[in-house]
This record gives sequence, structure tokens and C-alpha cells, in this order.
Amino acid sequence: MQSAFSRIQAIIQQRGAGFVLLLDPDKTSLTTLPETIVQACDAGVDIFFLGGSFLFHNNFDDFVRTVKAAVGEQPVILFPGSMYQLSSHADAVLYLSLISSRNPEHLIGTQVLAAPLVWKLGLEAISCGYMIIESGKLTSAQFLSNSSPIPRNKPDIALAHALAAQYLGMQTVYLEAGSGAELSVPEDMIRQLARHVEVPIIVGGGIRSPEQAAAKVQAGARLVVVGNFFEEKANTHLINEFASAIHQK
Ligand code: 1GP
Repeated sequence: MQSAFSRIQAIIQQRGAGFVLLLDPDKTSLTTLPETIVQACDAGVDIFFLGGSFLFHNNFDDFVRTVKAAVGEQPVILFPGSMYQLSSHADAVLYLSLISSRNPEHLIGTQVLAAPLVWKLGLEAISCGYMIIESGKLTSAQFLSNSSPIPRNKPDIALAHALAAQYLGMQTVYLEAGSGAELSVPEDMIRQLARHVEVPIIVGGGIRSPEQAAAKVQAGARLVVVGNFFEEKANTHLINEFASAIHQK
């Protein structure tokens, strides 16, 4: 069986970039979830990321199982806000290290605590150098990680972090403006990374239109993540426009 990471690479190869729908367990009803997933798959979503800051409502395992049962061939990847968001029903976990922080807990501490669980669950781990980028107002990611974001007008700082991640052997880097961010990651920063970094660049946070999504891909993003915008039922009819904007091959 092909690894989830190879499937992601194949999607990038075939379509130029992948469209990732982020589903937050706290903001999704389990009853309507299968219908949402089927609609998203039909409209061109390539990959599902599952995770959020908290777990107030749903049982995480039930949530992941429901998603996995409803998807077609799309990889289901955990994007955990904490080590409580792990489940054997997913295809893989994005094994994040918050490289833009200098907080040992988020750089390696939580990863060490989570490692035996990931091993026991038999989950594929896709390593990811995660960077929080300044995006206007304070975001949950910034607040909860208690870390300073990379200034949005300093692409060189982001590049140095991304290169370090690549040299350390990480499989992906993630430029994160934060969920619901006022400003998305600047294209200049993505372009600077895309020129010099070989691993796939994931971009997310505050993307609210197909035009914005297309601009991220043109700048060099290989996975574009959208969450908040599609939590609004009235926006779901735009999923296929986002898909066409992102699939530039
Ligand atoms: C957040 O990058 C993701 O972790 C997606 O952000 O919810 O703003 O689309 P949005």
C-alpha cells in the first residue's frame, strides 16, 4: 500500500498543487459530516486535514472514523492541535514541530510524548516544519503556542527556517497565518521559499477566495489549506471554484 506522503506527492505531480480541506472536530456536526465529505470529494478536494485547537464536543476517534468512512481515495491526515488528537482511523499524522518558536515544548517535548502513541496506533508520520506567520490580529495558534510569529515582511527569516527544516530531514514545511487570520501568508514569502526549498510548501490561514488560493499556488504553494471559510454552509457551493483555482496543471 502506497504511503500517504507518496499519495500527496502524486497529487502535486498530477495537479500542480493539492486542495486541502481542514475539518475542525469542534465545528463539525457528526450527523451532517458524511454528506459534507461526499460533496467536498465530488467538488475536487484532494486531501482532508483533521484537527483543531480544542476538543469541546466530538469524540475525536468517532470523528476520524466518520470522515474515513465517507471519503473516496483522498488521504485523511491528522493535523493535531494537541496529542489528544490522534486516531488509528487516519492514514497519517502531520508530525509538526513549531520551528518558528523557541519553546522546547512545541519543538520536541510534545513530539516525544506523542511518539509512543503514534507508534502504537501504527500511524504514518509526515514530518513538518511548522511556522507561524504574522497575520494582523493575534490568532489562536500564536496565543496558545505562546510564541512570536515570523514578521510577514521578512521572507528571509521564513526561508532560513524552511532550509533548516529541510536540512534536518523534514518532509514538508507549513506557512501558517492561523485559522481565520485577518491576512493570509504573503505571496512574496511563499515565492522566496519556493525558489530555494525542495520539500512541498503547505500554506494556510485566512484564505477566503479562489483568487487568493490561486495566488498562493502561483507563488509556489504545493498544498493550500482552507478551513474556516467552508465552516459557513453558505460557502460550500464555492468548493469547486477553489479546486479549479488550485489545480493549475
Ligand atoms: C489553519 O491553515 C489552517 O490551521 C486553515 O486556516 O481556517 O483560516 O482557513 P483557515
